[in-house]
Amino acid sequence: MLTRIDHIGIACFDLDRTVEFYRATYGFEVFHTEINEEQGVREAMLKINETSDGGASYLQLLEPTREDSAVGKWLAKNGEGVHHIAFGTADVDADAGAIRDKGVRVLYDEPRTGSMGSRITFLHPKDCHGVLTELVTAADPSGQH
Ligand code: V0V
Ligand code: CO
Repeated sequence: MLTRIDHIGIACFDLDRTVEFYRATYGFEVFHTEINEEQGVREAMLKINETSDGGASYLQLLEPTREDSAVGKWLAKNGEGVHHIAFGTADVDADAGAIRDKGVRVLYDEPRTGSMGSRITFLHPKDCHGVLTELVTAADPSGQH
């Protein structure tokens, strides 16, 4: 069951400058940063609020580490902006399977590693009314990550 907005992924050209914009404009602080080589991103997670399922909602600021990555290609075509939305679930395998059974393309056979040790998969934007949609199970079973 999808129980929260886990994060909104925002593509940017310069992570440090974008982090500074969110800090100076809204007062949001960086909760976590990492490089995900498989996904080709350097990212910052800004925690916005905790959620009733024991998890939290974040903004995920994404800078590409290479031009041929998903975010690099998207930025070259569209410029900066909202890249994807991610829903949180306690069981990404079950939810991805159920959604696949409804005819929506799930991009990975098995979930891959996401931010803060989470397990993630993606639904094709063309099957989701133009929205690249991610499913996330947090590393911590309580959903607090
Ligand atoms: C592409 N399209 C999108 C889109 N990206 N539509 C909405 N939102 C997006 N973000 C559209 C694009 O305009 C094309 O439509 C069509 O899909 C095919 O796109 P393409 O440019 O030819 O690119 P593809 O097909 O090579 O790749 C698109 C997909 C790719 C979605 C398959 O981006 C992908 O595998 N994404 C999943 C991985 C990912 O995004 N990783 C970065 C975040 P027209 O022009 O044909 O109409 S990593 C992350 O979130 C982490 C680590 C985390 O949360 O922990
Ligand atoms: Co994401």
